Amino acid sequence: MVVQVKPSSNNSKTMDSNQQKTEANILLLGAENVGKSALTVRFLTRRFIGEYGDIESIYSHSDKIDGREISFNIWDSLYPQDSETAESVTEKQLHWSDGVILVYSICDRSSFEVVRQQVQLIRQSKKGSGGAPIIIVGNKRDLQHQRAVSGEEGRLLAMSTDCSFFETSAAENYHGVLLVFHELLELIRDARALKKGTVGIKGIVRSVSAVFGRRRAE
Ligand SMILES: Nc1nc2c(ncn2[C@@H]2O[C@H](COP(=O)(O)OP(=O)(O)OP(=O)(O)O)[C@@H](O)[C@H]2O)c(=O)[nH]1
Ligand SMILES: [Mg+2]
Repeated sequence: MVVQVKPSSNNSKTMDSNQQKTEANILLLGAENVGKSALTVRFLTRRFIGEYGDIESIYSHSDKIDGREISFNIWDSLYPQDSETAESVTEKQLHWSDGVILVYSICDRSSFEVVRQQVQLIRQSKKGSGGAPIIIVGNKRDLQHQRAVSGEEGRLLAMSTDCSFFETSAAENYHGVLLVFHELLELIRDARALKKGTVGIKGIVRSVSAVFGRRRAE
């Protein structure tokens, strides 16, 4: 794992259906303290280390999935303090990203409201990735006794904004976190294939499931 802060351009988004390397820029957004860093670190290292500090980083990570080389660039963002939600998603971030993970905590209703506003901001954006694949993630699923947002509410928001939806626990479940990143990668691939007019039946089925938000990380 290499920590880097490199601006990425859309030109580097090379990938296709052959054995070439796929590059995917993934942006994590959401209110503070919801587990953006915990999800990122879980995915990159399989570990949950408890405290992450308030550091904003772009991580690069290479992996082989189904025999294909994948290069993930993951932007673990910070929710800006003392500012309006409208300023919490920047044009630079949208221009950079191929797909977005919007994180809230199931124990924190205000963080769900932040996601509601951020997803609207992204969808309304004319520039960058307004139509990009988005996965809404309700994190801290292990804290059921403190739940303040039902799974149904999360799924409804995702359905109404053309996003996928998962509930996860970065603290307790590596597999669920892995599913989220892999699902987003698939959606990014489908979106690119759709642009090129080469989307297959699997991609169409996946898009339909995404709209109905049927998949959930246990
Ligand atoms: N119980 C539980 N705690 C979690 C989970 N994910 C993260 N946490 C805890 O929640 C706190 C915040 O996690 P972070 O990953 O730092 O959250 P963040 O969204 O990156 O926060 P900022 O970077 O400050 O915006 C930490 O104390 C984590 O240990 C989870 O799934 N379950
Ligand atoms: Mg963080």
